[in-house]
This record gives sequence, structure tokens and C-alpha cells, in this order.
Amino acid sequence: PETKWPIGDEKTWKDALKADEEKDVKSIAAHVVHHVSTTLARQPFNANDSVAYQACALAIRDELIRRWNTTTSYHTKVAPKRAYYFSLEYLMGRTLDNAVLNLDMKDMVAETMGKLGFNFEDLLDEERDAGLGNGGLGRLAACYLDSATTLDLPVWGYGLRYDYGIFKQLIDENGRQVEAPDPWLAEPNPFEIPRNDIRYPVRFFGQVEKQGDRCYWWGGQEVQAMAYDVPIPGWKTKNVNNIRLWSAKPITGFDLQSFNAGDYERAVAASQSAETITRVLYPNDNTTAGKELRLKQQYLWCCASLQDILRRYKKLDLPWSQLPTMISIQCNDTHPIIAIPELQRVLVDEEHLPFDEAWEIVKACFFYTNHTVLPEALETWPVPLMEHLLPRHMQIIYDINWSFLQAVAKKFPGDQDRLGRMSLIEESQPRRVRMGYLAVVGTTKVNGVAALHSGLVRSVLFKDFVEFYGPSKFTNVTNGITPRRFLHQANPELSSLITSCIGTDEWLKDLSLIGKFEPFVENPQVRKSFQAIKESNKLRLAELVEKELGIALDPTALFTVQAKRFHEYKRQTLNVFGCIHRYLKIKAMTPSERKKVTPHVAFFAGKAAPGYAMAKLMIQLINNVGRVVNNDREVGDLFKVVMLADYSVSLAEVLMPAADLSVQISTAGTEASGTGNMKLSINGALMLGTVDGANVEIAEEVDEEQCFLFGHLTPDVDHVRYLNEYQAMPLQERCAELAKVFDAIKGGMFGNGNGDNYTSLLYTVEHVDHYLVANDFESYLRAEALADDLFTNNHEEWVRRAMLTTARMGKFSSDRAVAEYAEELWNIEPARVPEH
Ligand code: T68
Repeated sequence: PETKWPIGDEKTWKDALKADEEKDVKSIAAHVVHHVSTTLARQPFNANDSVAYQACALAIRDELIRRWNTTTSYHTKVAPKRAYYFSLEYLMGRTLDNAVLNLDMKDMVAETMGKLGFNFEDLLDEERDAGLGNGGLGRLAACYLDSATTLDLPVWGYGLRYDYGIFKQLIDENGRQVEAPDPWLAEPNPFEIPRNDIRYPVRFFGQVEKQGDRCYWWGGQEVQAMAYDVPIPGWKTKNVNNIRLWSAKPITGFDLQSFNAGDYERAVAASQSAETITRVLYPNDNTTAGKELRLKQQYLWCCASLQDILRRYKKLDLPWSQLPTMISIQCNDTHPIIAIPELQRVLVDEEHLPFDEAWEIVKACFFYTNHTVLPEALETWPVPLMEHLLPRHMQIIYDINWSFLQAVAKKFPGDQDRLGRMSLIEESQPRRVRMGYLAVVGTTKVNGVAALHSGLVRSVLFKDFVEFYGPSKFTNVTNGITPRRFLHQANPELSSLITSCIGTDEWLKDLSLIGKFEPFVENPQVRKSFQAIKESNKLRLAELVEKELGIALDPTALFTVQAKRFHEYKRQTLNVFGCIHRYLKIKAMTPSERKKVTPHVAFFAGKAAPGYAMAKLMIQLINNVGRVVNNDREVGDLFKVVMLADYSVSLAEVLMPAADLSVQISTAGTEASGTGNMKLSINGALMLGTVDGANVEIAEEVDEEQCFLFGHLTPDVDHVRYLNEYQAMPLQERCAELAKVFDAIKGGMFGNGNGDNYTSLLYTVEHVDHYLVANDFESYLRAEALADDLFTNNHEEWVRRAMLTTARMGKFSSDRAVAEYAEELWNIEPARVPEH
């Protein structure tokens, strides 16, 4: 981009810029030391690891900002069509390591910090995770921004800057989850740029007045949204994209009216009420809290983001009809769907477009990704709440509904039932707005996140809408993960092995090339290296467990990993009941029989929503099974059960590379995709899984024969569930093996003699079994036994399969997924900053 110099001497500017951009050990050291002594105001002799981390991070941030500026002015100049990713969650994890790898500066920075007397790997551990998300949905958003930048696509993320991220999970002495707050901004965050000058007003409550054709929304509470920018670097590109996070602030510091009236206390209270809006991330995944504050979060975020986008668009001086040719907005679940009536409101009430004309523009701008078919997770807002908080939006939703239902009635004359089923308003008590339906009606395309899931979106969730719109509005984009973070960064040795085998690191940008690793499966030397890498990753994990939990592990044991949020549908129960089964079996063996047992370590990690009693009980049971099993000398190294507390992106980076077996055992048809399954597979874990979500496509790519699949299939689940609910047989008859496990629990084996703790958990399986735990238990045990047998009796074959799994993960890059969104939905193209 051409640069205009301000007054002054051009050479002075250019020399200074050049000196500032220098990237050798000497100049990096100068930048770091500059931050130590000025920004952080420290003397070199009292710079500890924490200070060194901050200074180093600030030096890297400076480089990110330079590139951010270049990218932004380049994009302003060439004005490409842009896509905006609207997500209430971004589970970023740590930034520094990822940034230096992406900037291709890691060796240089590590050397510099070494010369300054610090171990770079230790400094990396100083960074707190940015945990602004719950699970898969939030991490997906982070992976997609990484990929969009790597592909040079002009994509910005919009979200909220919560003061408190996902809670910290502690485990108390009874094995129960305890939640502690996550004040992640207590230390300054070097990777954000506060934009004091970028603020937008946001209104809540108030009234709507009609004057002629026009509606005015006024009064109520006004707050401001202030921008904080998080630069997102990509792999081997100078482009840096942005995630803009909003923080709620009081409108002018104080509500001047009450201030003038001398009501100081009320003015302070009002400013606090504004700031409450972005105080904390709601800690639920796959359920809805349904709180007014949550709707306030959603609206503040959407309202500010649209103002920002439209301000940028207005500078282009194009007519409103061209808006969809310049922007696409992807909605990560229904959380941002209030943006749809909001854009309609702005176009009609503020820009004075006719309603129908505005509506065509709105629909053309938006896209919606569904992440679940579970009914309890589908958002609906009570009409009275909407009318109170967002009165004008409620009117607009009624208007949209009215013309939509007219069109439905025209297409299906006389079908009253259908109108009731498809209405945006559910006729419940109170009535509710169905956000999923609004999402379908107000967007251009709707997609699921794995082939099986997208099928269910079409055939179950939005069946009526498929009949109305035709099938082409509904599509699939299978999820992906970034291979930079989850292989290259988390498992550097495996990354080097792959690069040295196939002779280039291009596979990190085009993951389909990882297929070239496949022939090396037949090379005994490479197999040996692969195995040695797995062993060293297992050792690293074992050391962590020893340090954190004081449990000594045998690193040659089979490591199984189930790491994900706790939920009944994810069936950690199946796994822990399997653990108890294994324990009882070992206890009943003779010493010579025990010699033939495959030593196992079952790893669990994940949080339960604080209000989800059943999920918390699962955690408690796991910890207590662990306590008993791990302290039983008779069992020794044959079996250990380990629950790692406070699962996070950083912990995933240690856990994934160390797994032998990936445990993906949701009830068929319930897990939309899963992405942990991809992270484990790419690191060479074999999969023990149900035919669900992206497991199906992983098994397809790897070859079904290489995986341990089990359990009922999606089309059969409804019927089995029906029988479970209405013709329940005693557990003993449904699954004798599981009945033995239940007897052990009830007898108090895992409750210091008291078996009552888990009554409600067992009850769900014995009396309803909505998730088919008993129905799938035996086939689960059989699949596990096959895995054990292969691991112990044909380890060479196990390693071959593990390598094959890694080599066949080409499809599951988030680069592929984002490229599909860009081409098939958003219609955007790369805009790469020129090298010079
Ligand atoms: C997950 N959903 C899906 N939701 O469960 C998972 N929900 O199968 C999929 O792979 C992943 O999304 C990415 O597509 C979630 O993570 C939430 O976290 C969530 C948060 C708030 C409200 C509802």
C-alpha cells in the first residue's frame, strides 16, 4: 500500500521504521529490554519470569500490530468483500507460542530470551489461557479465525470481552467439582488493543412510538460498547486479521441527569449496571440459561458489531442494495440471531428503506450454523421478556412472522397444523420466540457441522422448512481443527517427523498433503520414531500427573482419553462404568491371569455446567473410582483412573499427543460433530467410538476396519429409546454386566461404604435410559477388549494403525472447512498483503 508521509523528513521516518522492524537477536533483545525498563518499569535485576514473559509478549504484540496496520490499510484500499464471524465464544488458549510460530520467529525469540537468561518454554507457561468459551463451539471459532488468516481471507470475528472467562474447575476432597472465578484480566493482557475511540451506543427497554409510517424507539437504558482488538496471525502470511471484542461501559461515565439532581449513588449504580453486561461468560454448553442478562449480552454485541460493519460500508458510498455483495455474516449458533431483526430495524427505521426491500437485503447477508439437535439447547426467548427489553425488535419479528406464514399458507393451503408448527412464535405459556426458526427464515443458508448431523438438521430439526424452501438452503460443512496448534505446536516432534518424511512442511498449510506420510507406515525406522515420539509424549503427561495429582503412571500402559464437557449425551457414564467393570474383573483374577491384562490408564477431563447436577455427579463418581482403583495395591500398574482438573486448550495441547485411544462414545445422533475426536486422531490415537457426528467421517477416511466402532445406530435410537421409556425391563435383564457394576456402586465401594450418593445417576439408566447406556454397554466392552488385544498382542500393528490414522486426517483441517464457507456460502476471495 502506498504510504503518505506526514510533515517532516521522509528519510528519518523510513530509517526509524526500518530499525523498528529489524528481526535479529540483537534488535529483538532491544525491544524486549525496552518493554522491561519502560512499559513495565522494571530494573533488569528484578525482572523475573513473569516480567520477562510480559516484555516478550509485548515485543511480539508490536510486530502483530505492525502487520495488523498493513493488512487493514491494504484491505481498505482494495475493498474486498469481507466475511464477519459472529460468535459469543472464542476459546483462544494461549497466544505467545502460537504467534511466534506463525511469525516464524520462535527459534530467534527463544535464543534471544535464552541470552537474556530465561528459558523460553518456562516463559510460555506464564501465560494464562484466554478461556472465553465453553467447549467445541468456542474453540471452533478460534480455529476458524486462524484458518481464515492463513488463507488470506478478509474475515473479522466479533464477540464479547468477558471480564471473567469459563470458571476454573477445582476438585474437593469428596471428588466433587467446585467452581472458582477466572479473573483472566487481573494481569494485563498484552494481546489486546483497547480502542478507546471506538464506542457505540446501545439501547435497552424504552418505548416505540409510531409517527406516520415511521417507528421511533427511545428512552430506556443506554450503554456503550467499547472495542478491544485481538490480532490474529496466520501461518506463512503477513496478513493479520482481527477479533473485535466489545466491553460494556456506562454511557458517559455517569448518568448526567441523576448526577445533576445530586443523586450520586444512583448514578454510580447505573454505571455498574452497564458494566455487568459483559462481566461473565455463561458457563452452559448445549443448554440455554434463558436469562435476561444473556439476552442483553447478545443484543449489545450484535448491535455494536452491526454499527461497526455499517460504518465501514458507508465509507464505500454504495447503495444499500449492494450490502450483500460486500459483506457476509456467519452466525455461530443462534446466539447472534437478534442481529437479523436489528439490521432490519436499522435499514427501516434509521435508513428509511421499505420493509420488504430491507428484508431481502438482510436475508442475503446472513448465514446460520447449527451446532446441536438436542431440544434443551434450542434457544427460545419469552415474548414478555423480548417486549420489555427490545420492544421494536419484537414488533419486527411479528411482522416477519406474519409475511412468512402468509407465504407458507399460500404454498400449503388449508394446512393449519403446519402454520402452528412453523410459526416463529411458540404458543406456550408464556409465548416464546423460536430463535432457530428465525435463523432459518432470516438467512441465505443453514448448515450443520458434520454430514450425519446436517442430515438430522434437514430431516428432523427443520423438516417443515426443507419442505417449504427446498433442500438447497440446507447444507453441510464438516468441522475442522487447525493443524498448526493441535499438531505442529502441541506435538513438535511428530510435526518434524512428518516434514522430514515427506520433504516439506507444506502440509501444514494444505493438510491433504499429510497423505504423503502414509507410505512411511511400511518403514520400520519411521515406525520406531513414531512410537518413540508417542512414548515421550506419554511420559510428559505422566510427569504432569505425578506432579499435579501424585499418581505414578506406567507410561507403557494403554492411555485412553475422554476429554470434553460433561454431559449425559456424551456418556462419560459408559466409560466410568467400564472402568468399574475392569476393576472388578481384575480383582477377581488369579495372579497368573493378571499377567495377561493390558495395563490401562483411563484419562478423563472436562467441566460440568455449575447447575447441571447429573454431570457433576459423573465427575464425583469418576474421582471416587479413581481414589479406590489407584490406591489398590492388588491392581498396581494394571489400571489407573485419572481425572485431570480444569480442562483447557493448554491442557488439550499436552493430552492429545499422549493418547493411544480416543474415546468418542456419545449416543448415536446426539453429538453434532465433535472436534476433540479430530485432535486425537491427528496425533495418532486410534478411535473407540460410536457411529455419530464426525466419527463417521473419520472412520470413513481412516477406514472403518482400523477403528473400534460400537453401539446402536442413529436410525434405531428412537425405537430403543421408546422401549426404554415405556417397556423398561429390569437392568439385570437388559445388561447383566452393567447390573454387577451398579451393585458395586450401590454397595458403597466408591463412597466409603455409602452407596447412596449416586442414586439419581443410576436411576437415569435404570428407569429411563434416554441415552441408551445399558443398551450399548456390552458392545462397548467388546470394542474395548478388541483394542486391548491389539495393543498387547500386536503392538507393531497398533503403531501402523496409529500412523495411518495421522496420515489420513487430511480432510479435518479447519482450512478446508473455512475454504468451503468462503466459496460456497460467503463468496469471498483471498486478499493477501503484497510482500513489499
Ligand atoms: C458443540 N456445541 C457440539 N455448544 O456439541 C459439538 N451451546 O458436537 C461440535 O463439534 C461443536 O459444537 C462445534 O461445532 C457446543 O460447544 C456450546 O458450547 C454452547 C454454548 C452456549 C450455548 C449452547
